[in-house]
Amino acid sequence: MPANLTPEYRAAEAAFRKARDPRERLECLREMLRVIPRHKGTDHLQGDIKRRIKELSEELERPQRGGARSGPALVIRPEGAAQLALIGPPNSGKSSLHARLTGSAAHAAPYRFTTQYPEPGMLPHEDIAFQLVDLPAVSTEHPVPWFASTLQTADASLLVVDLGDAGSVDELESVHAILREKHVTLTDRWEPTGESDEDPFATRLPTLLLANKSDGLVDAEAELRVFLEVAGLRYPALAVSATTGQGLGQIGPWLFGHLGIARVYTKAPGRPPDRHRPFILRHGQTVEDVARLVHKDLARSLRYARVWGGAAFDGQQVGREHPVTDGDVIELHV
Ligand SMILES: Nc1nc2c(ncn2[C@@H]2O[C@H](COP(=O)(O)OP(=O)(O)OP(=O)(O)O)[C@@H](O)[C@H]2O)c(=O)[nH]1
Ligand SMILES: [Mg+2]
Repeated sequence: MPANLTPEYRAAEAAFRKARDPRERLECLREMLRVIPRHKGTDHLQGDIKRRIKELSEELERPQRGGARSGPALVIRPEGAAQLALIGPPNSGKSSLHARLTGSAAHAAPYRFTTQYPEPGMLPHEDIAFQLVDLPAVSTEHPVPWFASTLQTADASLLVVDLGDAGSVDELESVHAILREKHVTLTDRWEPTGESDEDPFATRLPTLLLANKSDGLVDAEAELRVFLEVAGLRYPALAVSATTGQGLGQIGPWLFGHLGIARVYTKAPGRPPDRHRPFILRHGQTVEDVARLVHKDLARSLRYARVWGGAAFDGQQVGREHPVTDGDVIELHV
């Protein structure tokens, strides 16, 4: 990491890390390039930023699906409570899982490299949904140049392997090596670490391993333990089957718990809460963050809030720093 980066540049970089919308990310990159101190020590970083701007603006300018000479979208705009990338070796069942979990028409076939482009879909969980993005296989036989750019908007990954295939251990090793080259790290740690990577373009994805095709195995749980042991992996893991549906019901609740999601319902004074659409926050976020989600100007004019549920007594008056908990009903006073 080059020294002599100004607070102005660091602020621009922090905004980039936070931005999720591809257009907003592009704006942030341009700002980073505008304010970066120009000297020898930042040459490399300037080059990286320029390359990202080029990639992302080309991607955003391409006609979208449906238009004449259109191509499929390579950057998927995040929707729902979190974006999860389906990563894995060829033929492990990523598309089959995507189709089954989201009701998408993701194409699955009994040969390798069926999926060519990212495909979004929503996995419902109670009154929210997670966005799952089906992706091409990660393999040396079939490099995908835009893979790391697509992963930049993901919050976490689902690493799909074929539990019945003896070749999976080696294939996973190759998946990890390819991702490492692209500065993508899959991690078994789901709790927020607060630490941010020095490299603004490095991607770190908390990962849940989905041991697929566990239908037909006599004791899938035992096979899974052996697999993790042999592969030397510490990811949290679930044995599942896209074919029979076994284990799939655990995925939504698991993600909900480990992503630390808190749903917040807002209400107007004297009115019942709006139970239709929760605002989605993470543990540790506050009443002030709720106000910002409702409207970006509201956070400034917020005076206090009343909270029902969670850690507060009913209707308790709280300040902007009050942390939210899942299921809170919040009345904002400006
Ligand atoms: N027995 C069994 N077969 C499965 C399961 N999931 C997928 N398959 C089969 O595995 C083959 C590959 O499935 P896909 O969903 O296309 O795999 P993929 O990982 O998307 O493959 P690529 O896009 O080529 O990387 C298909 O023939 C599926 O029917 C499963 O849970 N059990
Ligand atoms: Mg596929």
